Amino acid sequence: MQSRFITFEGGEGAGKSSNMAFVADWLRARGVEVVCSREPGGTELAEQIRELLLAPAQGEMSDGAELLLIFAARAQHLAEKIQPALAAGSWVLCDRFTDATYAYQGGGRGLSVDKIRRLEQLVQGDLRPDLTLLLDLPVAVGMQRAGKRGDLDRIEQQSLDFFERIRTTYLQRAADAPERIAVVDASCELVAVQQQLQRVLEQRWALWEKEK
Ligand code: Z5A
Repeated sequence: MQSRFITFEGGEGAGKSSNMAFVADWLRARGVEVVCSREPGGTELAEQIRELLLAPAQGEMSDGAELLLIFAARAQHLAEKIQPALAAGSWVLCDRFTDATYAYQGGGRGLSVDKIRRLEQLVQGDLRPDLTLLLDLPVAVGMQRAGKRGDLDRIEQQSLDFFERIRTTYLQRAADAPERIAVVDASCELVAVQQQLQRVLEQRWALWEKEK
């Protein structure tokens, strides 16, 4: 089957990392070669940019600088890891991608959608995820889960309102692109989240098999 690019999105503590491992196992059990990655990050240079973006000491970073650093990291990630993996026939699973930019820098910071769209086109060309799994849960529940990890990074230190806008933006994007973005209720127990993911994967797998 043709290689596919699957992304995981959601607010803080939504369970993206936990569930990406589940999806990777599901695909590997079907004989798929899987490469897992994350954004910002995924390569040495992009991980260094991630450090710059998330260090609490960088409190004075402008919204424009934040946006450009995210796309700089993405450009490197695409060139060095995502595109070569897809070209080699692997499937790529990525913990966050450009929907996060629309949600955090667009919805959260208030940067214009048009500016983000132009950078998306510049950096990605026509490359878009084949499937995005949006793990949705109330902000307070996600915060509680993420808070258990300890110190908050620079972005996690934002207000509750910031995270509500992010959730609203994600859900709006899913409503606008239901053929790509599948919304999963991530507020329930992990096993129930994974049952939902499995249903989505089974449906997509059947569709992709027909396209072979
Ligand atoms: N960012 C951005 O602003 N713009 C962009 O374009 C991109 C990113 C790409 C880093 O992302 C930051 O970068 C992020 C957005 C910004 N903002 N912040 N802060 P990240 O994905 O690395 O960081 P994160 O959102 O903080 O991830 P996370 O909190 O680690 O969430 P997660 O991966 O979705 O969750 P998890 O690690 O799998 O689970 C969190 C905890 O909850 C853990 O203890 C689990 O055991 C537990 N958990 C998970 N699922 C469940 C269920 N179902 N029930 C109970 N407990 C659960």
